[in-house]
Amino acid sequence: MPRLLDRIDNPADLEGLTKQELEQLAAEIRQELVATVSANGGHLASNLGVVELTIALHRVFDSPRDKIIWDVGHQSYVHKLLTGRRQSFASLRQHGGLSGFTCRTESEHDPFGAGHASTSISAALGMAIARDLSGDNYHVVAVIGDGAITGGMALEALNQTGHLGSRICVVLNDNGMSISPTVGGLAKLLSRVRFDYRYRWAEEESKRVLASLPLGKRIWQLGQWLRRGFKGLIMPTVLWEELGFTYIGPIDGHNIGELEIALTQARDFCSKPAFVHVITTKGKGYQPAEGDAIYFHGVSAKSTTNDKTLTYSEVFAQTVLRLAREDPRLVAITPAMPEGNCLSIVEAEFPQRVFDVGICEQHAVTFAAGLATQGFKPIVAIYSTFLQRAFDQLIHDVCLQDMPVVFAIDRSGIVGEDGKTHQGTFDISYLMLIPNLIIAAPKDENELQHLLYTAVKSKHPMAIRYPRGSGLGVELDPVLHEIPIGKGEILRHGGDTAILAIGTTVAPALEAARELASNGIEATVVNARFAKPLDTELIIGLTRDIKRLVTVEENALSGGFGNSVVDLLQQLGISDIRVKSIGIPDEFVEQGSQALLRAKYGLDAEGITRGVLELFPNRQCRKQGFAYK
Ligand SMILES: Cc1ncc(C[n+]2csc(CCOP(=O)(O)OP(=O)(O)O)c2C)c(N)n1
Repeated sequence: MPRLLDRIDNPADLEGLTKQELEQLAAEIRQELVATVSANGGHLASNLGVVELTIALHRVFDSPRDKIIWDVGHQSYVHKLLTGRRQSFASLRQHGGLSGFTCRTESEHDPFGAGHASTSISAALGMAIARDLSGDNYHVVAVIGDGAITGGMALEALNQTGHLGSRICVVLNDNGMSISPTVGGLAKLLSRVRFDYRYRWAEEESKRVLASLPLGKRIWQLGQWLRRGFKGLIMPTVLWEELGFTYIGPIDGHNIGELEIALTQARDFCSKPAFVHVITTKGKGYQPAEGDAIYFHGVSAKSTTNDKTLTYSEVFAQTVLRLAREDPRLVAITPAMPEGNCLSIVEAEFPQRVFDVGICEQHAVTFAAGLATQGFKPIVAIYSTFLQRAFDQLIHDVCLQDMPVVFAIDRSGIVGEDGKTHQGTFDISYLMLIPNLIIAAPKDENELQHLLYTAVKSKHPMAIRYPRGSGLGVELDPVLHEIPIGKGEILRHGGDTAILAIGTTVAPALEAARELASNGIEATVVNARFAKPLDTELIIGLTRDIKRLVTVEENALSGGFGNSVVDLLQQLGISDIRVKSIGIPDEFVEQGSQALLRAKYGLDAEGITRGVLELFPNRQCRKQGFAYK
């Protein structure tokens, strides 16, 4: 039977569909989501939860004239399917394919690109003000989850929206989950509404439960429900109304009819900001995802290998666990990523000393600074791309006051299919300019544990960057030791050239050196370990005899490790050295597998060999399969 979905080329095609047809369409969309995400990886549970909401939004609002802004953008797959991207949907998250987030260059139906959380209400308000100033009258809708709405920016934007009274519609997609369960006071308030809502809808079930209880227990239970139900009904309305919004809800987010009534109300009858509170179930309609929404929040593409090598994140968390057992003052902080960075294993043993602060990177950093003032040893585990949010907190609250806070920067360098918004290719550059901060990157997972130990012992702020994915599979030393700050190591000696590599690039640099040797070029390979402070002594020593130097880093060239080495040579007045720096040029890195992108930027063994050969213009490598020219 032909699918209804195949007839939807733009939102206008949704008009005139019957209730049954809409339900069939929702089921077909779910099948499409499961099939594509199983093959390509991506955010499954979040998208399954917004199928009906997306259909209703596109039936009530007139996109692209009306602006629908998806916060984070990870739940925009259904929106993509309904806005002319169905035929390219199989390319989701592939190199050159559809983005896994919203993207202005991809479609006129994506009025604002995203990837990082909590930006939608600010962007919506900006568009609404622009509309009003230019005398236009389209609608602006921000769709935000209960996780993202706890982010500082979202709260700042709500505050200003209420103040200005601008006509925007905020749709809260409330499923009780961020990636893990949403944390905080606001989350508790929302959960009361959900409880009340479910209570009302499950009245029959409640009566059955009550009937089964003895009289005393029955009265107590009824009291609990009434108290919570009353608060649940009054509190959220008051909160949003006091902020200046007209509150509509709570609405069953899987009932298209109900959703359409609420959204139409918000569209037609509210002259001031409207807040539509929609209750959804993450993973809806696909049992495995409904049952384990955390696992199915973001899934990887089906793997053909059975790689049991520990990931860097796992080694990080295991090391934190060891250190936490020894030191009661060690605490760990995560802005909403306890699963991704594996701190959940530490939390299981030390629930009092692991803090999920919500999607609040800025707060996470200053919260750590506060802990450090009282002699605690905070480790802030944060993805490279999200630490960008906390730049001022890093400078003003941590480094300026020389607080001994440890930054465990996960997903540094190239992250792969999440693409431009998530690549961790800037951290060395934006950290390099901050005084007092030590910046390190391990060559493998064993060195990661020693660097973490070193950082915890340090009296200064220290950042350790490590990549997404598996380690190299090396042995983990049973005893941890400190690594001298600012000291690199020479892994291989050769008199023709020196390759100074940092982090993930050390292993391919060694491979490149072996390849070069088989072609008559002997290379010294240095594991720099620290981007700051640099190992000045080692670099001066090298440049006495070696006049060709190559730096390699999985970071932007601008302001990165290589730049810093060149600066050092200049300051030392060493001018008889030819330097070639390999890294990311001045561009945003597209989506694609890590291997593909590393090859593209010359960060694999072949690329490094090619880079070295540029300093030896008359030489070529002969090995087959290595295309150096
Ligand atoms: C600034 C920032 N920090 C962390 C993340 C990682 N992240 C992606 S989605 C997500 C959870 C969002 O939860 P919610 O808004 O409730 O949406 P849901 O997936 O539950 O629909 C998180 C923490 C991010 N994208 N941006």
